[in-house]
Amino acid sequence: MSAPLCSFAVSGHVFEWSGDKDAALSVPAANSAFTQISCGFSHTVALNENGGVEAWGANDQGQAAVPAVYESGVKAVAAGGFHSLVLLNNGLVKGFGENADGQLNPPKQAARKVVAVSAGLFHSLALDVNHNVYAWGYNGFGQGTVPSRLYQNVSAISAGAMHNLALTTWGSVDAWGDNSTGQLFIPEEATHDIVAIAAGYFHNLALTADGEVIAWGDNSYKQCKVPGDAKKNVIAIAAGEKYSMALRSDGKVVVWGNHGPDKIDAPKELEGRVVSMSIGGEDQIAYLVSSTTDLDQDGMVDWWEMSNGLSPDDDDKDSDSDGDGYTDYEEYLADSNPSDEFSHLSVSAGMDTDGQVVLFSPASSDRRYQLEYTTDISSGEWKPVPGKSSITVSGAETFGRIQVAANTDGFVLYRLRAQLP
Ligand SMILES: [Ca+2]
Ligand SMILES: [Ca+2]
Ligand SMILES: [Ca+2]
Ligand SMILES: [Ca+2]
Repeated sequence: MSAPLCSFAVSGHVFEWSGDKDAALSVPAANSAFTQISCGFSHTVALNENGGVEAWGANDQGQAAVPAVYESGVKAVAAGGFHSLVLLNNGLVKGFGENADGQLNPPKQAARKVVAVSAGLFHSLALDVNHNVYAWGYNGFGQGTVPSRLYQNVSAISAGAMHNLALTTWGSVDAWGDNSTGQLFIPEEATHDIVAIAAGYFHNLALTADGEVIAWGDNSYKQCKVPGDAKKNVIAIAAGEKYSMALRSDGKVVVWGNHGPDKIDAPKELEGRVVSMSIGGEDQIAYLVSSTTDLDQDGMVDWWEMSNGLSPDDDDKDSDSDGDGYTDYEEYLADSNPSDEFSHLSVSAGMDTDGQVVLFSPASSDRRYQLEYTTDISSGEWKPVPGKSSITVSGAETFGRIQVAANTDGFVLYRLRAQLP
């Protein structure tokens, strides 16, 4: 529900939990590298490295049906209850999903020069380059009416379910809208030296310059009971319906709230690898895990190891987990599946109707290959196939198809080499 509070230079891959605490949700685009994630009530919107929007989860209002026009040119996203907001590179605000309360229709003056967006259950917020806040959509609690005291005074925004938070340019928290659980009663500690804010559904978090998390509002899930290890060294915060979270400078993620049997703890294997996180409705938590972190220094980036059932804490590069003759590290280089003996780097040949040799290589993502050939294997001389010295295979295809002219002089052997990612 919160706007991006900190910007991270690194991108990451999404690991998401929902409902069943033991099962990471299958994120459809797990292999894309993302720079931002935002959880709505039961859907997730993410911004990929190419400035394109991807979404998954509930789609009953079209909140996860990303229009093709947002495949690029986007600089921020925000997931609301049942709608999604898109901030374009040119500063315009767009959206998709539910629009029953006009949450997708920003006022004219809010549709330009916007630098941040945030979405509530049925309303939307934008912050412009002149530090002005705009709100639109459902206004049953006054959440759609921005107080005049905030004129040109806001540096960050965060929408709750039915209320909003603003961080003023002088470091205090302001709030308006629903006050049914005391969301608007700003504690004294949150009136100065605040560097980040996160509105949960009915509670709030603020981060002090000293790295301490302050919480107030609804505490029915103990989401305001800040644990000791979130009282110092915190660098980022997130709040949802039942949970609160803090990311510490030592890489530890602290989760509190929903103390019932469904409680989701911070997954141990993500420690030291999380770059940001977002919380939605109920038990939905998404983590953005670094694209580049390799804590066990085995040459395989840890998100890839976790996605493929390998241990990110043991140097297992020389293992051959599935016994297919390729080490886990070789499978990493090829982006084949190290837990599937039928998945490994290979090249197979066929002949197409006009007599050309067609080579097939396995599907993978973000990998480049070099295709080489030899007519005399005893010489050990391999030459790049002209025009095929660097082949990028897209993960969307089942097979990369590489067409080469048939050599009628004799046998030709081809080999495919994965290039370092
Ligand atoms: Ca590793
Ligand atoms: Ca490892
Ligand atoms: Ca293997
Ligand atoms: Ca394999």
